Amino acid sequence: MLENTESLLPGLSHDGQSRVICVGLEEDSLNELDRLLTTLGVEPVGRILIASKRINPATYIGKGKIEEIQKLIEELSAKAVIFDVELSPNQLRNIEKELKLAILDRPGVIIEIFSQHARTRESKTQVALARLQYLLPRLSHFWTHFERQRGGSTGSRGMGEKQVEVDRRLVKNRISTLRERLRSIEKERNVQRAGRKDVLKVALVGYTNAGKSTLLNALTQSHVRAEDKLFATLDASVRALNPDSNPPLVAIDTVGFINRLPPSLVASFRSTLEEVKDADLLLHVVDASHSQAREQWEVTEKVLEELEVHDKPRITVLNKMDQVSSAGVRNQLRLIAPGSVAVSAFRDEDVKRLREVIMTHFEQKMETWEILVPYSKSKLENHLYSHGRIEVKRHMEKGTFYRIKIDGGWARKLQLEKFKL
Ligand SMILES: Nc1nc2c(ncn2[C@@H]2O[C@H](COP(=O)(O)OP(=O)(O)OP(=O)(O)O)[C@@H](O)[C@H]2O)c(=O)[nH]1
Ligand SMILES: [Mg+2]
Repeated sequence: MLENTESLLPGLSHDGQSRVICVGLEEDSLNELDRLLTTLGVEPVGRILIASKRINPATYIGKGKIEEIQKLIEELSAKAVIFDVELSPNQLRNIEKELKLAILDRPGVIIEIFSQHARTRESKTQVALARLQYLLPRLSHFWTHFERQRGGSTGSRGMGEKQVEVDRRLVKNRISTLRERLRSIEKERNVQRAGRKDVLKVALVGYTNAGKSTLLNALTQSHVRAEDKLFATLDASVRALNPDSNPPLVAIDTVGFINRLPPSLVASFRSTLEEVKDADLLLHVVDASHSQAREQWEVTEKVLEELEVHDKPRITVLNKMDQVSSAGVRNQLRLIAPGSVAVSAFRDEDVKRLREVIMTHFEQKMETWEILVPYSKSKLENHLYSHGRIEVKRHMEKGTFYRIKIDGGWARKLQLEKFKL
């Protein structure tokens, strides 16, 4: 029951043929909703704007708007109505009663996309959990949909209510099973992360579709899936950025952010986002060619703040500069984040320059130490080799003398001051 195969948009095919109408508060956000729906494979054919000050707690929209939507449904033969906001379980139910058509809200759409794009065991579990958490309070709304998809008759209303109770219990059990599974996956991930503690980590973060995966591929000559789709990446993939440097550098791709990301998704993806917390440097990738570049930058900065990583060293990368023609736009973008690096992931020389900026960042954090390591401390010597660049090494009577360039943070972790000459 309630497996991920059951669509939250019943009766709709995902082949771009199903026509839907969107209702929302702002044009820009509705444009983004259109892209989300296209990614999902349904076709937005009409939209209706509503004013935020007229929100009705029971049905979200007023009588007049309901009539307006009904007219548009008929005119465009739409199969569903999508709201560009988060609706309460009651609002969902009430609006559907009025419109007699499938209704979904923005968090529901995003959860559907995540369900379609999850590939690995971890992201599948994370999405399944987020989806059930979204469904639980809304079961009586979605129950009839699922019943229809299962091919059963909906029976009497009384039967339905009883069945919803049964489903609610099943959903709760499944949520706790998934939580447990996720905990054990998280443990595996922690072990993997611990194995990477001797490398420097650069995490690519940013709004969905900014070009994070494309940049990661270009920087590391690898092949992470990059697509002109929202939320193409759901898993954090790690690639060697410079295996020959000492210490080695790795780059980590992450799940994209979006305005009003459903809270259940953020909670479920906590372990993937831990990779961001663990990084030594964040590359905040912005799609500079997007008309909403500034807003997308702000949303990402806000999520970084919520993740409590906003004080980590960070380089803003203005990507897709090949699509930005006017000098005015370029300057304006630079104002958003001074010191940002403007690139196109498609231009080799830009990627090379970005790589140099990253290397210089770490280079500047390197300190030079002169130390004498007693012969009994061979373990420390191994660490020196794996973490630093040895410039001078000389055997002395009481130990080995090293002049070494090493990351400041590691110098402290390895307590080099104890061996200072
Ligand atoms: N013109 C242009 N397109 C780019 C550039 N970088 C990436 N793209 C395109 O932008 C789209 C999204 O790229 P991705 O790398 O998948 O974006 P992402 O940030 O990983 O997206 P999510 O994984 O969905 O969060 C793809 O169609 C890329 O080909 C660039 O520098 N210039
Ligand atoms: Mg990606």
